[in-house]
Amino acid sequence: MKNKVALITGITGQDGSYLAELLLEKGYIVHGIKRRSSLFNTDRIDHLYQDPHDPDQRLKLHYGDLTDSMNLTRIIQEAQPDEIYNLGAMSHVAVSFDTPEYVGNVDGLGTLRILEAVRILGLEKKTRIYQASTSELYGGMPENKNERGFYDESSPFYPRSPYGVAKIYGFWITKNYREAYDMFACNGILFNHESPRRGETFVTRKITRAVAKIALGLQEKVYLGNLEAKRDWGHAKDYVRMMWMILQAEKPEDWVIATGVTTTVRDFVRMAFEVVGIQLEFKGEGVDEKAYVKACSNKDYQVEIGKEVLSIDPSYFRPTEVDLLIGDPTKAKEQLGWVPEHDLRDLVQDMMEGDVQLMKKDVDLLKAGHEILKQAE
Ligand code: NDP
Ligand code: GDR
Repeated sequence: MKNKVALITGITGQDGSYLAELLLEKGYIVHGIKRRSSLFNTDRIDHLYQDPHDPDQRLKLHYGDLTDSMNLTRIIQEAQPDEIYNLGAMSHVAVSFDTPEYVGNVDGLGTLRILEAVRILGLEKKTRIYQASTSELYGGMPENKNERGFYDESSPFYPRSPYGVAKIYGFWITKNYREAYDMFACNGILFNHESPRRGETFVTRKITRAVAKIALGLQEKVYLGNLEAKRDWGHAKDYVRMMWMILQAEKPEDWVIATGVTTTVRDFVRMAFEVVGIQLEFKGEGVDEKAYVKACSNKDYQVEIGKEVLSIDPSYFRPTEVDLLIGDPTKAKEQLGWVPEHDLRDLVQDMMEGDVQLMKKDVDLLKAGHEILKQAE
């Protein structure tokens, strides 16, 4: 049987890397778009690399950018994909306040460029399209939850950042092309999903990296912003499986993917420290809130009781915040049979194990006399 062909924009990101793994396991030929950068930016997919001289090569990377229509059209023409997963985006909500025009161009118009390229090439009936939509569309407005207290496929949108506003354009243009040109184009409205491959400046990964460093004596404390924010956090591996299922469905539709459980940033911090046997005590309120070590049951970690390990830095507050997200994945579970394999506890455990391993390498480097450089978060 002929291999199916997929094209992934954003293949070098968290989701793109897991999705590429999944599709290669399923026998697909996978084309991916990577951006030119002055440093290598393929860390997350280097383990999937295949020699381009190999006649059986099934992972093919192309240089490209979602701001470049000609480039996208040429790549789609070359690849003739059965499925396109549009995961490429400037995906950081806080950074979108600093780069609002760029976000509109990439996350909003980038989606249009993909859809229009498929149409120009006459592939409307061949190519199915997945658009990476987001729970940020809801903006956490309490009055827009359903009667059970969740956001679902029929909840109204109210984006609260340039990122959310750009993604709402992506959502609607995908729906419009589906209706106008009868294309198999779907939105996955995914709630937050994380993993050991999560970008280092999103809050979960910032926390797990910092906790690993604090436990190993590499860092004194971590500075965070809003600890009250609540998110519905799932595991990226479960969510990319759902992206594929969405494109195998009988009809093109929009789908909410979430766990249905919401947790504060503060509780995520608590859980991450607990994985390494450290119990915390939070004291103070608002910008004066701090966390101290209350107990440490792991002899490998030399943290003193009473040590201050967390403070608030208001520069991480956002001009407009999404206070609470909680999604209702009933439609995906009932109609597509989606069963997530990980809960929040597994996720925190998985991320902590990854970061403790990683930071132990830094300890070895320090012991060997090397310097560990700090990076901005
Ligand atoms: P990441 O930030 O990890 O990855 C984003 C990817 O997009 C990277 O490969 C990045 O390339 C690429 N990219 C950025 N700008 C451009 C551009 N101008 N042209 C082409 N590619 C570009 O995001 P995730 O993997 O976490 O998310 C995947 C998608 O899902 C995104 O669209 C995100 O907005 C959306 N989403 C994510 C959720 C989550 O919780 N993770 C939830 C809901 C939606 P490079 O590596 O070079 O930077
Ligand atoms: P989010 O993820 O904005 O939900 O977008 P992020 O992890 O950045 O923030 C989650 C919440 O944590 C609060 N917070 C901090 N956030 C960061 N990054 N750094 C901090 O120091 C910090 N302290 C507290 C934030 O204010 C926020 O409330 C993610 C992205 O993956 C989007 O692309 C995706 O669409 C949505 O999830 C669903």
